[in-house]
Amino acid sequence: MIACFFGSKFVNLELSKSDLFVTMTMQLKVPSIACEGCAEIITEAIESLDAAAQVKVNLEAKIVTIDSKSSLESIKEAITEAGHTVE
Ligand SMILES: [Cu+2]
Repeated sequence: MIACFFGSKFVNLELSKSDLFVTMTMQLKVPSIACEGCAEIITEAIESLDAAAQVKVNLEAKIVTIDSKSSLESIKEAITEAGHTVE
């Protein structure tokens, strides 16, 4: 719990851990994507980090769009661990 004073007003803010991270939209180029199966593997890898993540894969452009509270670095790591290459 965080207590703040704004002028004479006493405000209590309760923050859960996940609220401390803002959902970000990230785009990653993953040239190793070849088919729908690759897209599924990558989507599952990201969802294992953040079950609430929204993942869209553009198979032709090989671009993965992610809405997630996870950091870009951890997402890149998850994709790499799933056997793919992030540009
Ligand atoms: Cu594939």
